[in-house]
Amino acid sequence: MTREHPSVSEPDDTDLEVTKPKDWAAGVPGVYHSMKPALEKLGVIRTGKTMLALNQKDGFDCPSCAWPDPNHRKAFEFCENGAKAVTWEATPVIIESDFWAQHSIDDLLEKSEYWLGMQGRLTEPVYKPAGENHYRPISWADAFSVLATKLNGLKSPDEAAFYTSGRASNEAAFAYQLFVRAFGTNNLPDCSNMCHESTGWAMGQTLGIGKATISYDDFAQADLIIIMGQNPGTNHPRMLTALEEAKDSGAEIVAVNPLPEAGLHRYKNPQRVKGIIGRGTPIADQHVQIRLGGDMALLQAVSKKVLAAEAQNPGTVLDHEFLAKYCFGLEDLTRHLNLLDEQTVLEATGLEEHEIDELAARYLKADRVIVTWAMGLTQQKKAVATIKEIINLLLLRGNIGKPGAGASPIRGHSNVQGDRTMGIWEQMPPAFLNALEREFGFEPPREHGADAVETIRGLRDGDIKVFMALGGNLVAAISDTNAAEAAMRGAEMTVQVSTKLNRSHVVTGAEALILPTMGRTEIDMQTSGPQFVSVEDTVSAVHPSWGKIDPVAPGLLSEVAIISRLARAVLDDKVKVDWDGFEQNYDLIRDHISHVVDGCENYNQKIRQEGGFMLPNGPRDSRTFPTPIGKAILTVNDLEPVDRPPGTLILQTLRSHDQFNTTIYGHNDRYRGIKNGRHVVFVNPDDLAELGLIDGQFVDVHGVFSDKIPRVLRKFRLVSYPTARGCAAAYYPEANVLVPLSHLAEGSNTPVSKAVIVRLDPVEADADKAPNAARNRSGAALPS
Ligand SMILES: Nc1nc2c(c(=O)[nH]1)N[C@H]1C(S)=C(S)[C@@H](COP(=O)(O)OP(=O)(O)OC[C@H]3O[C@@H](n4cnc5c(=O)[nH]c(N)nc54)[C@H](O)[C@@H]3O)O[C@H]1N2
Ligand SMILES: Nc1nc2c(c(=O)[nH]1)N[C@H]1C(S)=C(S)[C@@H](COP(=O)(O)OP(=O)(O)OC[C@H]3O[C@@H](n4cnc5c(=O)[nH]c(N)nc54)[C@H](O)[C@@H]3O)O[C@H]1N2
Ligand SMILES: [Mo]
Repeated sequence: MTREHPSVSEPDDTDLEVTKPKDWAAGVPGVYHSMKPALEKLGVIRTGKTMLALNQKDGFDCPSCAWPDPNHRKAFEFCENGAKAVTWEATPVIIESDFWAQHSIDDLLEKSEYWLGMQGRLTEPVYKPAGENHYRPISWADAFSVLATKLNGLKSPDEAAFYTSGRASNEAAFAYQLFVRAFGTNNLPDCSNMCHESTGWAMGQTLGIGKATISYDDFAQADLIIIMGQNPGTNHPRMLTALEEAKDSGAEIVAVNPLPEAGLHRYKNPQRVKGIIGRGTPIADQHVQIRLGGDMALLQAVSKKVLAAEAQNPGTVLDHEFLAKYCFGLEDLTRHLNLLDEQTVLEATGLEEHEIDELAARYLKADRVIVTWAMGLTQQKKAVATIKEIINLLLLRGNIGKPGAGASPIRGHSNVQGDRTMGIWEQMPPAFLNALEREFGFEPPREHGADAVETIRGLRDGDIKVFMALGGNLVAAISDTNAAEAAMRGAEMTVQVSTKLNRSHVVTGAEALILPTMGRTEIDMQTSGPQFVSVEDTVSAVHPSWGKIDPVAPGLLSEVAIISRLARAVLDDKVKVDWDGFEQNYDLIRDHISHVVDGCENYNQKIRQEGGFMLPNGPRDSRTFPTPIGKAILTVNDLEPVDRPPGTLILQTLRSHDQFNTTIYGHNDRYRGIKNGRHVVFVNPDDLAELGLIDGQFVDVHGVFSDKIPRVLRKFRLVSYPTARGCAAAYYPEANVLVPLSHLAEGSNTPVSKAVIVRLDPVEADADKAPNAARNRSGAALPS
């Protein structure tokens, strides 16, 4: 096993190459690319073991996305990006003790996210005392005691916030929320606040449950699959196999996206002969190239056409039986959509009438329709309303609760859905809190806590003094980077439980702790034997995950162990919880989950069944809608198109093919034709011409907002790209500097990362040959 440190060389934008985007995804190069980094950095044996166990029934759950596992798994049930995620975690490279003396915090602040991640795994707790510029190793016992003293010295438990990123297992999440509520606060922000929160609200209010109403097998039974605001080729690559199977059984697929994303066009399945030597399977039958933020108008227009078809041929178009028995609100919806102005729709969507007609015709022709969506819809100002319009459209023709049909939000982090089920939410409903109270005999706090944005505001305003994170990288993931970093620096103490170093470890409060933890790939040995954990995927299937390789270093603690020891140190015997027992045997945690979490009765038994179990889902299983009126609700939502002043563009922030959220694996975005760099902004060629700009030119990208605070990305290269007119795109997290903290989705408080009004100002090309070499890690210069 090599323990050599990789030399980290980073492109400085002078090597940036731009070639034609690809119109197909995956295939042989996919597998080749997926194995190459692993072989280079892991060594063959560790790699083979991890790859073979990935997503297998007795293996571990892939830590990349939340895509479900099919019942018949292939020998290699993973994708290129899953392989990157595993490689990145399972690397034998570690941060040695002397690293902390060698690198001051100021030094680390100059490093990029890529460099920080490449330093290897964190293996010992470290502490930064107030007033010092270095972390230094500390014992576990001292680390817990420092943190317990701090927490117990606060005036109120609400002066602390406890963040969770969606990789935490169900067992860790349950123990964490229990500790936090026993400590006395509901300040449980999570990555979901920035992700599918809008979905949770829209579906909760209309169907009574915030989760997908389909199971994996429904894809193969659908007549039509509409994929909105999602890039599966990069972010959920195994979904392409499900789409290919659906096509084989005759489904039509429509992609609604401002970009012609590679995986939506053509898929070369590496497990099939035609995927290796042929041109692969064409995926989308129709690409609806929508303007950013235009989906709500599109959905309303399609629903209006459905209602018009019904008016022409009464009794033949709508699912009257379903609507009468299970739904409420048809009349109001009909009245409201009658008023929809067609010109407004065309402007908001940037589409032509015939494109909307074509989509409506496909919808009317299909008996079984699935709509999937991800961040293109959830990170919009009108996100909640837009997703409610998806539900409207589906309900009109009974496309909920029958085979091959349903609403299918595609979740991001591999266990973000499970964490929510386990109680990670700043506003868990009374029924859950009551169950917690019954089970553990303490009174949980009832007042809602702070979400992710409110946590940053709380830190900024001095209301929150201690910030702890179970995974993730909040300062990099949240909007308004400069404001967020300033807020985090105001904390009295920041604490990160992590596998690897990132920006959130170096933007610290006065005191700071890093508590290293084991990853999902690693064998979790406790006194009662090796432990497994459990996770829930995007279609509510819950299954076990067993680590397969030795922990990267001795002395690493699991997340459950860290939480249990911390809880003991902080709470002493104030609440009656057997924290020692939790750490020794996770069955004990699962017994409590059985008693507290709906649908998890007999959890220990059910999780041990072959393939795990499905959580109950009223709308999917029995057309039962747990809304206050017991019916599915058709809703009336007021359209508010994105306003784009002359001379500006609407910019979305998105993921490249070489990253997992804030983790940067490399500097290429293969399918979009970008090599050796990330400081680019994609613009339609006609918009470039209209703005008097040319491909290859460098620009400053200015956020245009009423608060007039300068928010700017310096010297980004323009890339002429076939995005929708009036739109632009740049990579997350670099572009987060442009999004004001107050730019939020109505009703869900999710940062509006997919519709930021920007102005592009040309800068001299040769003023500085390597424009980004010296700037700070985010590529973002401070406001000037
Ligand atoms: N490899 C890899 N896998 C991942 C992740 C990763 O970073 N890397 N992240 C994980 C996480 S946490 C998540 S949430 C998911 C994210 O998965 P995605 O949502 O696919 O991620 P994004 O890159 O944000 O892509 C947004 C897509 O929506 C489109 N879009 C943007 N705005 C609009 C709009 O207004 N309307 C429409 N119709 N489309 C729009 C964009 O063009 C783009 O194709 O992926 C998960 N899986
Ligand atoms: N502008 C813009 N901003 C966005 C988005 C966007 O599309 N545009 N997307 C949003 C979305 S969808 C999301 S989900 C958030 C993501 O926000 P986060 O979830 O906070 O960010 P990640 O980058 O996924 O977190 C990565 C870090 O998690 C730690 N980690 C990895 N594995 C483990 C583990 O097993 N245990 C522990 N304890 N730690 C681990 C590592 O230290 C790693 O550096 O970002 C959001 N921010
Ligand atoms: Mo996400």
